[in-house]
Amino acid sequence: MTLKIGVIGTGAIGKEHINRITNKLSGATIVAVTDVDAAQAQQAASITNVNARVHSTGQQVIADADVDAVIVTSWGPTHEEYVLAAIAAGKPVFCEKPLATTAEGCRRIVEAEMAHGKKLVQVGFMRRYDQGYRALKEVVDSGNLGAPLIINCAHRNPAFPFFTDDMAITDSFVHEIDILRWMLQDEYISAQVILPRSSSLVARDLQDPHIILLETRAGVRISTEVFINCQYGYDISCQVVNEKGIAYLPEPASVTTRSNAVTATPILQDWKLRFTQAFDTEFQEWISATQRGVVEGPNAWDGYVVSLTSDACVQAKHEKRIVPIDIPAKPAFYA
Ligand code: NAI
Ligand code: ISE
Repeated sequence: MTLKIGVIGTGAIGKEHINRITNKLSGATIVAVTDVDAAQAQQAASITNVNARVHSTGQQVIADADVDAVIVTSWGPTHEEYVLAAIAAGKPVFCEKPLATTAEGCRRIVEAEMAHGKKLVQVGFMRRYDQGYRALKEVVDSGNLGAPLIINCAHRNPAFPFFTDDMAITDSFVHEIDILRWMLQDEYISAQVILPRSSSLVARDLQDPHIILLETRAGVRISTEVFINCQYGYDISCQVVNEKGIAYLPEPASVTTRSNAVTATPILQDWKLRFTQAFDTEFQEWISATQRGVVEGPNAWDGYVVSLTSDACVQAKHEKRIVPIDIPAKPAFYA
């Protein structure tokens, strides 16, 4: 059975996902789209292979009887309303991060889904599908290097002119929050944010970079540099220090050249290229799981825990102190 999908929000990532589902993946077709910018929606409809219907609102996409499942790729503050509406309609929904812009909003989604009685929501934490992170997790899980003790990460974007101060945490660092608790199967207990000298190349009221420190229940210490305007490229790194050795996230494959007295290896410039394989696998697996009526990827509870943790990081930054994180017990519904 071909899964018929409606997409809400057809900007950068919405079009990326429409393109991959239409031209690369199997088992699904985009039958309806919407965007508050009608021109964006028309353009997105034209890249679907069935000339998808263009609706005026997200609510109409969800109510469309021909839509089996919904993808939400509109701006973050609109996600909660659409995810709640999809749950109310009993339709599976894939929501790009963030699930909601506040932990309370995520909690409302968790409660609505539990009241509905069946999991419907998946959140777009695509790093769990990246071959590199999966290989790194396998090494950590094998125990061959002993227990993990320290993790050092960097999350660098070349430039994001529209970023406001806390988006480094709420829009970017959320990926590390998710991937590291998934890799360690552990939860965070405290957050601290250290503000180094800020780059002179960003607006004067913007702090960039940040150093974010997390501590887990097992005592693992995590340090992440989040640098949104690093200028030189999109650069994601992760190094796990274990009792008997160090494991590194693999670098994306690229050709090194030696010419004109220079050795050069290109660096990718954005998330679309760095995580193409991860997004493709994420959606192929989501289509397959949705056809089987299950949610196997990051779920609403994961979205809620990430949001609680990111709220603690924002608080730690503004209050200049270590903030405890108290993650509630996971309901059996999400076990
Ligand atoms: P964008 O600004 O390019 O596109 C968002 C689109 O949503 C725009 O076309 C806008 O007109 C539309 N929109 C806004 N409010 C709407 C509403 N109420 N109903 C329908 N459409 C509406 O933004 P982008 O980069 O595509 O990001 C969208 C979401 O995807 C964000 O939540 C962002 O955090 C997430 N994202 C995730 C990435 C990842 O690595 N997983 C990468 C980039 C974005
Ligand atoms: C963007 O929204 C993403 O989700 C990317 O994966 C991340 O690297 C970037 O920093 C965010 O702004």
